[in-house]
Amino acid sequence: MKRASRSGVAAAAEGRDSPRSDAMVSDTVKRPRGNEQPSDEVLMELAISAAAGVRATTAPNPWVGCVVSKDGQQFVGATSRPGGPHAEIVALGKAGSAARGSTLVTTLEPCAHRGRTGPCTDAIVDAGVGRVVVGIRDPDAAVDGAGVKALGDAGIPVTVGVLESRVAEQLRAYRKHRITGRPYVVLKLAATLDGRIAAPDGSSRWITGPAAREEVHRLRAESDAVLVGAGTVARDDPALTVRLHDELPSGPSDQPLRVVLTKHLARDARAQPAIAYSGPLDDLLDELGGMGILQLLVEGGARVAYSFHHAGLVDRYVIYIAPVLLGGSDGIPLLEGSGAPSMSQAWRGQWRSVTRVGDDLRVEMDALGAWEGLA
Ligand code: AOF
Ligand code: ZN
Repeated sequence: MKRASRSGVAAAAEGRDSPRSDAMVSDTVKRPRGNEQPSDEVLMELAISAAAGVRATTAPNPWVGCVVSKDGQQFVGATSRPGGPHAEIVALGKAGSAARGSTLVTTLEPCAHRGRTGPCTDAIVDAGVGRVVVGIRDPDAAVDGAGVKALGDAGIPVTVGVLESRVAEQLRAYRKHRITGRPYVVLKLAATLDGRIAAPDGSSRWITGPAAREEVHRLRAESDAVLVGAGTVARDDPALTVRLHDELPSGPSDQPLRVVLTKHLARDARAQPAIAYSGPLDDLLDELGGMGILQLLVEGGARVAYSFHHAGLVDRYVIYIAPVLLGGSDGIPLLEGSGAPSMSQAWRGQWRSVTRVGDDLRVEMDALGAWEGLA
């Protein structure tokens, strides 16, 4: 299967971070014929898969994957938890002396600065790497081309932009944060096919099935903060924690920060400990960004969703649709409040994906953020 040659958007939309696509990619790469050097694209696929595996554990740092390739052997690394070694250092460590004369493929431009860890560019030069392949430039002001320049100055040839749109999609939350200082905002709602998130009496459990609910925990796990309105707390009293059966999370520090839009949050609310916030949403995003929150998941309800949507603050809409009809006009709509008075004033987004999840559908739509063009 020629995965590397497929369009970035289609591939990312179809197999986004799913274990199945990871397995397929590794299959392709782990059986090299003789000492044949896989293409840059195939190696970048492997690096993207490695990065997907650490998606939920690196913030406020980016989730990066790196492959050191030499003589038909691949050494794969991914970003450690904050303060730990970067992807390049992990891969170089595995490669050992095989790094000399190798091709190093990394999803994000290697850093050239000293943060909590030393510059990756120094380690790459010291290891004697022969060539470097980069997915995208690091928009972080501390890097922003400096990594590519440092490698070039050391005489190492660098290719930038391999599977660029795939990598840009995978790192979109990180990119938005570094470009705008604000978190990437995902609005997630579960609705009936007739677009209602609750019945007229307010009941909403359970519109979607277990597979969709499990996915929501994964979405929470990769988000650094989760937000709901006061109404949702009063009605559903959600814990807003990540509860997954498999690898994540490993400890309380992996739980997202919880934010409730209210002046006062009851001390015994299950969402506690949480930040109770009642000011302007713009200011909230600035504050969360300043705290290193890269992705904010807005989970409702309909009035909160309306506020974020109408302020133009949502980057991605993730709507789960159940094969259910409430069958009238009196249920609670996805966005509650007055909308566009005429079709000519309707808001338009761009489809990202439509995926069947158990008995439900997951529909993803993107807003075309101005920041996308600013990288
Ligand atoms: C890389 N590879 O795997 C990651 C990078 O505090 P530090 O030392 O961990 O540095 C964090 C910054 O390093 C982060 O803001 C970003 O620019 C870069 N992250 N760079 O070459 C990696 N995670
Ligand atoms: Zn680094």
